[in-house]
Amino acid sequence: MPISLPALPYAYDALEPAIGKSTVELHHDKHHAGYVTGYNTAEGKLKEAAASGDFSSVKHWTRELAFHGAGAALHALYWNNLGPDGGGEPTGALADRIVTDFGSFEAFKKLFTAVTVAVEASGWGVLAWDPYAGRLQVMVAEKHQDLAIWGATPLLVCDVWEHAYYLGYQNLRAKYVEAWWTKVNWGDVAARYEGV
Ligand code: MN3
Repeated sequence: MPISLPALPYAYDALEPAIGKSTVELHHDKHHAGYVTGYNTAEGKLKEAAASGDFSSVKHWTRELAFHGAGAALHALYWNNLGPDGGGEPTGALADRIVTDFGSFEAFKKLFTAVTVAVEASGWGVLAWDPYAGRLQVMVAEKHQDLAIWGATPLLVCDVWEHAYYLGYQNLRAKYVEAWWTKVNWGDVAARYEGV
C-alpha cells in the first residue's frame, strides 16, 4: 500500500522564531513529500520485480526503500516532536528515565546536543528506547537509515540535514539545535516513551 504525506500538525509559521516559515514549508511540502514519493516508487518497483521475476534491480530498489522509508518515518516523527508551545523539560516517567540513564536532564541535553551537532554530513540526532539494553540511548542516524539498532524505538529526533536549517542559520548548525530545543513538544515525546 502506498504511504501518504501526513499533514503538518500546525501552521507553517508555528515554530517561529526558532524555525522559520519558509524552512518549514519547504521542508514539509518538498523534502518530506519527496521521501513519501520515493518510498512509494521503490515499493512499486519491488512489487513489479516480484511479479515479473526480473530481479536485476532489486539491490537498488531495496536501498531506495530503506532511504526513503526511513526518511518518511523520521520526518513524521520530527514534526510531531515539535510544537509552538514547546521547550522546557519533560515530566513524569520520561523525566525519571532520563535521570536514571543519563544522570540529569542537563547531562542528557548536553550529550544529545553534542552528538547531533557532530553528525557527519546529513543525518539526525536520535533519542531512542533500546529494548535490549532496557534503557534510553542517544544515537545518530546518518542519512536517514544508517547506524540504527534494529528494534530500538526513536522517541525524539532532530534533523540536521542542511535543508532543516540553512535558510535561517546558514552553516551554524549548533545555533539551530539550540533553537530547536525551545520547540520540543515534551508531551509527545513522553507519550511515545509510555507506549514502548
Ligand atoms: Mn529533513
